[in-house]
Amino acid sequence: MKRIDCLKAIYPELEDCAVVTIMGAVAAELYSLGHRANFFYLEHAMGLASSIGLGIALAQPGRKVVVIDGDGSVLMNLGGLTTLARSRPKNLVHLIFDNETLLSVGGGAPGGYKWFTTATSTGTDLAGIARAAGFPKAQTVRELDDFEEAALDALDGGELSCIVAKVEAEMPKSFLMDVHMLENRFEFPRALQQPPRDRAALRRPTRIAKEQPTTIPALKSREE
Ligand SMILES: Cc1ncc(C[n+]2csc(CCOP(=O)(O)OP(=O)(O)O)c2C)c(N)n1
Ligand SMILES: [Mg+2]
Repeated sequence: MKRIDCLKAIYPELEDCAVVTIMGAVAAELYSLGHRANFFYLEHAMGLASSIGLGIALAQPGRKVVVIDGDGSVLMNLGGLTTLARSRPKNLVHLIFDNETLLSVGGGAPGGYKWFTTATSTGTDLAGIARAAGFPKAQTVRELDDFEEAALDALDGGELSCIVAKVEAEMPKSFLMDVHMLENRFEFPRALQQPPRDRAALRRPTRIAKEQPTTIPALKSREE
C-alpha cells in the first residue's frame, strides 16, 4: 500500500477538518494533492503533531481534527499517545503512516532508506501501544480498501481513534512545498475561524469507487 494512495482516498474528506501533519515526506505528498489553508505542516517538531492536534480538538470540539503522523515521530514521543488517550477527544483521528523507517531523512544514506529503520520494522505494534494507552479504537490496516473504510468510519465516528497504515517506504515525487512556514502558521488559524460545516451534509453517498475517475483537478493531473 502506498501512502500517496491513502492520502488521495481521504483528501476530499479533509475539507472542513483541521489537518496537522508531521514534516517531510508526508507533508510534501499531501501538499502535492493540493494545498488548503486548513492544512498545517508541523515542520521540525518531530513527535508533536498529535499534541498540536489535541490542543485544537479540545479548543474546537465541533471540528474534526486529523493528525497525520509517522512511525518514527510517534516513537519519538510515545507519551503523546497516553496524553491523547487520557483526554479522549471525540473529534480527533490519528492516522499513523508506518513505513518502518525514518524515510524523510534516509533517502541519501548509505544503503538507501533502509538504513534508518525504526522499531516497527522489528515488530513494535503501534496500534497495540495505542490500545494499551487507552485509545477506545486503534487498528492496523495493510490494504487500501481497508484504510479507506477505517478512515471514513473514523471521520464519521464520534470517538478518538487511531489507524496505523502499513505503507511502502516510498519517497514523494517531489519535496517542493511553495508555502512558507510562517505563512502556514497564520493562514491555518484563520481558516479555523470559519465554522465547520455539518459533515452529514458534506457526506458523499458512497465511498470512492477506484474505477471512477476523480473530479478533483489536483488529483486528476496526478492520474494522467
Ligand atoms: C527532534 C527531531 N529529531 C530529528 C528530526 C529530523 N527528522 C525529520 S523527519 C524525520 C523522520 C520522520 O520519520 P517518520 O515519522 O517515520 O516519517 P517518515 O519520514 O518515515 O514519513 C527525522 C528524523 C527532527 N525533525 N526533529
Ligand atoms: Mg516512517
